[in-house]
Amino acid sequence: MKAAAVVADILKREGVQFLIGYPVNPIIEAAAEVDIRTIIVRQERTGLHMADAVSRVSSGERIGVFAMQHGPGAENSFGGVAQAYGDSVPIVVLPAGYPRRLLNIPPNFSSFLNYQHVTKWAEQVILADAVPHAMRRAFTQVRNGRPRPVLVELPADLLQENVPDGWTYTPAPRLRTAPDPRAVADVAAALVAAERPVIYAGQGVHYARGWRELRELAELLEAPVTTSLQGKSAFPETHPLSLGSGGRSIGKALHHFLTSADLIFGIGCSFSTTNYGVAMPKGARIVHATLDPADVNKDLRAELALIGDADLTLGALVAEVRDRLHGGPRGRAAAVTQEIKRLKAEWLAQWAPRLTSEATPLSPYRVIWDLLHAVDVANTIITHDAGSPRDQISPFWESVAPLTYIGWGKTTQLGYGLGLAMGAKLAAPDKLCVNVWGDAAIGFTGMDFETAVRERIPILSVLLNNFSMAIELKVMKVATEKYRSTDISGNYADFARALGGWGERVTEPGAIVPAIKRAIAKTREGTPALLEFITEKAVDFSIFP
Ligand SMILES: Cc1ncc(C[n+]2csc(CCOP(=O)(O)OP(=O)(O)O)c2C)c(N)n1
Ligand SMILES: [Mg+2]
Repeated sequence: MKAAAVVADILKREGVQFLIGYPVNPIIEAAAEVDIRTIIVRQERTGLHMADAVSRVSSGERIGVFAMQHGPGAENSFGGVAQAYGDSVPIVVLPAGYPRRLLNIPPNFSSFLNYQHVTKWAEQVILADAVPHAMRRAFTQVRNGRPRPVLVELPADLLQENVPDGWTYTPAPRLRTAPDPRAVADVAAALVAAERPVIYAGQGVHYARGWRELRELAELLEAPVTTSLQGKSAFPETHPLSLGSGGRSIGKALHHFLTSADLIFGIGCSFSTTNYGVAMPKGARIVHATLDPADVNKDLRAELALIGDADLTLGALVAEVRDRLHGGPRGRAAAVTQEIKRLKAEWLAQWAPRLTSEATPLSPYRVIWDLLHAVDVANTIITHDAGSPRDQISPFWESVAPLTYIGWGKTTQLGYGLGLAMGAKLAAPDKLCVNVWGDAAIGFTGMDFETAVRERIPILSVLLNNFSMAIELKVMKVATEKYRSTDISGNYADFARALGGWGERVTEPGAIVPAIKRAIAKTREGTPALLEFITEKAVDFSIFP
């Protein structure tokens, strides 16, 4: 069997249903031969984002795989892999390499060397009989420990060579680790002793599918819950104990409870310092539960820490906490939930003029608010983009079911959202999959709307067109005044139609919901839709200093 066919066979055994890629890489043809659906993008970056979403929305049960050619394909993929690394997403990246006689000779691009810092595992295979071993190592790494990209560089000539008969392959296991029981007892004691604890859930809860345990722990402790952007939807945001998600912009209840917390319990999170995550108050007492010891005491000092799978950790804590509480309710829930309710109502009242604005150009908040109320939220997977759309949507979108919001932001590449929505739709075809982006973001990956059309991936793309990089206005005042440097232009509804999709430009507040309904109907018929809302250059965010 040729090495390319061996790789395809192994992908099949690992449960891979889609190979997303861009030619030339013989693995693409070999995958089609074994009935793995091949999906060809318009540029590599979007394909990696699609693979990324396949992994995310399946909690890593199904690993997204991307293949590309040596040289330009591998060079052009860097952004997609770096984004997955930044946000800790487990994907398998399969670049072809230069033929072995040229493999490590300048200026030929070496994926093995260049991807070292954006993968957790990178290997260059130089012997055909090593292919199954390299694939086993890659899949074992990608399924276990901290989720992150892995890469196997397969030289183009090696892919055409035969792997000697007799090779075998067993799919890589997914193994879980549980925290030290003594440390669990200490953390449970600290949680029970705290007067105003706040639970901060990261995406580790999604990967471990620890949603039920998270809720149980919160309800036992009668403690409020927030999430990172990546962890958003791990806890129902309509639950009376929900503070909404943390990001650059947040709700008032979250700000209030976080700043007055006497203990913050992070579960499945990294506590990394980032502009796009809610900052922990200075001097806050932190208890940190994470899969990756490298995150403990990294950006923040942890008073106590637990290492292990989030589901096993939460399960162990629930048992310990229940023991300590002797079964009875603590009698705190009423006060906590009333305070949350009051602060949330105050905050929403303050934002109501923006969320229900009748102005034209449209308020982006009005578009988001109408979208939230027009879709079936529990059966929608939505993602933001970089720039203002992220900070406009994340505090106001109320996720009610796990894995229905793809949040990101350890690095924030404009244009990431489109591929995420497309990958989500591949993995969850019955869900409405939506990306909300600005007119700068579409400049990066917009051509791949054609991929959605051609590959029959009917997503809904919500474009907030304000003919500007509005978020940059205040830092580019002179350049804007002298050279109009933050202006951008385009008619994206026409663009969507030109690529074979459904496109509508919406300018009036009353037209928002009917347009959304028409677009959803189009997606149900199999046609991707792009709604272009003409919006003001909004610069107001729900930010607390
Ligand atoms: C690849 C990349 N380059 C640069 C940036 C920095 N950046 C963040 S948002 C933004 C402009 C956003 O404009 P737009 O998407 O139109 O949203 P708006 O603020 O106008 O609503 C820029 C340049 C980035 N996030 N990603
Ligand atoms: Mg804009």
